[in-house]
Amino acid sequence: MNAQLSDASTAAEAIEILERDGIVRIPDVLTAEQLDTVSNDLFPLMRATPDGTDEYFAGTKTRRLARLFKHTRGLDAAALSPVFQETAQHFLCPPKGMWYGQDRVDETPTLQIGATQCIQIHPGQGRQPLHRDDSIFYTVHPGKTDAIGMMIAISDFTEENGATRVIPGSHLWDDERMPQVSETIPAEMSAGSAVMWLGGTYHGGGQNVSTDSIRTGAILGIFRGYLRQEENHYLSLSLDEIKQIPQPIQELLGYKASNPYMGWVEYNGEMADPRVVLGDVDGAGLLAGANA
Ligand SMILES: O=C(O)CCC(=O)C(=O)O
Ligand SMILES: [Fe+2]
Repeated sequence: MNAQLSDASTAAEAIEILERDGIVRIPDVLTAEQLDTVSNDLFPLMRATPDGTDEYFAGTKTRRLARLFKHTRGLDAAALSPVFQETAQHFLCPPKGMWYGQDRVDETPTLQIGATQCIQIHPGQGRQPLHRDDSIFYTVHPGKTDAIGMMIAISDFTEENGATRVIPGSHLWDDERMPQVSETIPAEMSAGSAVMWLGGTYHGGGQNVSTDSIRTGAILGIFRGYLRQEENHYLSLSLDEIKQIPQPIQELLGYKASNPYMGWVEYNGEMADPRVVLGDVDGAGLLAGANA
């Protein structure tokens, strides 16, 4: 393990670093233009978002806004980027052999984005408890994780303004070892860059000890496609809203079945791919090719 963050720009590099450290930095995951789009779309909304009220975990000088793909198109390219997708594919979607009668089939699950949040840490916010994001799945450690997070800096992340604190190597710990703040390092990065961490890597929002620097990040959680989403996109985005979103993002938000047969909807007496509810595909027979 490394006491410093290591940088990667390709999935192959990111995978190697994540295996070792559980955390990797991706410089300039957004172009300057995409960063502008995200900033222009999200900052006005964040100004209108109230501080949280949860003293324990979510923070009281922290603002959180979800449903990010409803609010901006500036994150689409990062969500679909090879470094994010291929890395997630590697950790979350290993193929598994299954028998269907006498047929041995290798099935591969899909990926889904299960949580989106813009998190703004204001001066005076204390540090968040160190935690593992895959706790929501009761994941047992050490072992394979069920989730990867990508925190994209929308403002610069500095130690002073509450950059996420992480413990490199902690993805390899068991479930008994307690994380200590003294073991953390700040995930410092410039606006437009990101860090990805495995679901088992201990981290938490940092304390903002600055007087006037607001730390703004957008986090995308990517999960195995057959698990429940943390942010319930089926309820938080109306069908009209989801129809406004480009198809590859719709699929990532859960409008795609995961092989084999997970997440179907009934259509003319058949188990069909969930895209049929969006009305733009003929669902008949779609499920068999769900991951095509
Ligand atoms: O805001 C941050 O830096 C981290 C937030 C986080 O880890 C969470 O809310 O799960
Ligand atoms: Fe977290």
